[in-house]
Amino acid sequence: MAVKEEKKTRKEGAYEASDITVLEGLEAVRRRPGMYIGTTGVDGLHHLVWEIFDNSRDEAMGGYCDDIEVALLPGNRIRVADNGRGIPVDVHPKTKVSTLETVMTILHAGGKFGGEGYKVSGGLHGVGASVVNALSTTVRAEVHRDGGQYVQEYKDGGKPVSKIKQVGKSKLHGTITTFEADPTIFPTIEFSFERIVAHLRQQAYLVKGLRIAIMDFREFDKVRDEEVYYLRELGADVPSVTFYFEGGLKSLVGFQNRHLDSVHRNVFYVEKEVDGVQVEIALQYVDDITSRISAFANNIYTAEGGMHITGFKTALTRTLNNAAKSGQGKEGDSFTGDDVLEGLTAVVSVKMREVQFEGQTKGKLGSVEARGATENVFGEAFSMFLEEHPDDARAILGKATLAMKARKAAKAAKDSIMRKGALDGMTLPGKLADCQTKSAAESELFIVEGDSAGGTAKTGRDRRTQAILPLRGKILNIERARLDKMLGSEQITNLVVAMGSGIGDMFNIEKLRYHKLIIATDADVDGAHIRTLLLTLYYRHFRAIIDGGYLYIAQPPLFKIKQGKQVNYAFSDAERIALVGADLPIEEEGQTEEDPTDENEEVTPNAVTKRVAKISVQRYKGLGEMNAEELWETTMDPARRILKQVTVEDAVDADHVFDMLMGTDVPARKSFITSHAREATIDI
Ligand code: 0RA
Repeated sequence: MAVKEEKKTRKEGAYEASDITVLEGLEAVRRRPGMYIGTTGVDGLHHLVWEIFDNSRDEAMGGYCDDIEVALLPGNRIRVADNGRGIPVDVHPKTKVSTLETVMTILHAGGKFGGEGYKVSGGLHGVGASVVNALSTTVRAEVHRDGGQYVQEYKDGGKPVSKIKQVGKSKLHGTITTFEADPTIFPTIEFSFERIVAHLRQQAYLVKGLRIAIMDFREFDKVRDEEVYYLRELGADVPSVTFYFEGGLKSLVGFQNRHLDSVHRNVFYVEKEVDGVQVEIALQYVDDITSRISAFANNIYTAEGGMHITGFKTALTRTLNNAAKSGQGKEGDSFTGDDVLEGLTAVVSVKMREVQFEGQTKGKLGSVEARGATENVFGEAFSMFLEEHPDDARAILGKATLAMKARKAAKAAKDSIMRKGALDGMTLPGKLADCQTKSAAESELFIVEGDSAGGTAKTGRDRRTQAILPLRGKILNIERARLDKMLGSEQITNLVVAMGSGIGDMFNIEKLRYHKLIIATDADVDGAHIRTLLLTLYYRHFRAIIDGGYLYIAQPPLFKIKQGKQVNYAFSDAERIALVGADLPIEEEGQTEEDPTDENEEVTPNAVTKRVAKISVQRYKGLGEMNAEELWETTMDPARRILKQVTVEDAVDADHVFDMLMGTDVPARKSFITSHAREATIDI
């Protein structure tokens, strides 16, 4: 038997020597965990789960496994079970210990020792089980294969508790790994069920036909390691999710488009391998203007795109242009890359033996061979799809033609602004109350909601450095943020001309006339809507202004609190409660203010009767309710005001938010705006 052989072949001393290098390897991981798992925060903690899961998933991709179970156990332990071949338990010729122990304790063991078993592994993510072992207090590996059930345990960062042992017979095959993260390495070792579900859902789409179950046993104390193989067979009533997608990426595209109106009926799908690169792509157009392309290399999400995306886009533009020329669309002009991206939902996944990641966050595929392979596989299959599905082809070409027309209209509108600006010698809009200084670094532009607040701001400002541009709210209420429509609005052209930076190809950040652009809207639903529309405008057409840190949001107070002659402002409910307590009634608009000299009898704790000024709390619904002096001291005075700088933290998230607000899903938009209207922080 395999386990016995191990004893025979091991020479005296050899074990100790290899043991030392093993410990050195794992010790290196413990010393610099960030090098292996990125962070020791919540991200890194979950990375441990992905590492163990990835091994099982790779076994599934090899066609040896179709079922993986991830269980959250009591005591912050995670168990991953698969029905693959089981990690080999016989003696490994190089290390002279079992392959299981080799995989679990030697850094970078993974693929090299697995041979053909591991076709695909990716950069940082392939570092494997030994890293998890190094960063855990306890690990238990159980293997079922060749009729036996084998177990080996490790503790304190990967030290084997004993040699591998056969503990019984088994008709099953597979690997079960249970680990407990080391709390001296991870500040928190509590896993998130939701996070694990979200990640594994994505993985399930990427490996079609693989069943992935996630179950949360943390509140269930009857779990025993040694008795249960598939915990779900217990029939325990615990939170659980199972994913299984026969359609793979095709299902993912369907899922992403579930709330959108598709432009054509059939989802395009291709899966093919050329030159050692396996390419899988699914796509469908929807009635929308943004594009949602997600890309993966060896099942790793490539947020920054890379070679596969380049190849995909090249083939997409070319194929649709060819189809338009050969078919009905003889309209002369061809589609640009952007035209064919409007309304596109696509998932591009490539798998290859050796994969190179680049970019700031290693989220960009650098392997050049992926470009040609993706371009060829996709180009050929997509043009065939268009031929075989004439209805879909017509709808897709119609969609791209619409985008092309919109682009031309937008360009015409843009040119006309530029011409107007140039001809009039950049005549500033009449609505603008400009500042006196010509130094952009000193200048601030307050973009104010409504003429009445605009008037107050004009009176209250420091006219040397502060300019005011009032916008009329209703005009901005455009359903869709198309550039041509936006620029059709006089409100927006006023803003663009006032900023002085130009737009589109003519944009020049050097010409920006103010280094602080401050959006000042009311703290109500309309205000939130206008602010979002403005943020959309900047996000889509003036990204450099956000990136340059020139865009801000004013923070006017929500409450004025008066006690006698003393006035305080509260910028949130929490602040108000901290100042006056939760019980004091708030005076709404129209209620008369208390006379500050009106004083009441109150009894102080030491029972001495004293006259104390009554406190009044007034809610500000809009900027217009403040007088010029109040607006200056709370919102405009650089020495006292609070400004939030707008940053683009996460382009993907931002796109989602704008999508939600600008897209066709009106109920979703409404509820989003209402629920976020009172949030002071805008870190989109
Ligand atoms: C290499 C070879 C073989 C199996 C595996 C790796 C394997 C590794 C893991 C990790 C988690 N689950 C796994 N399942 C399988 C088997 C080679 C053979 O039996 O011929």
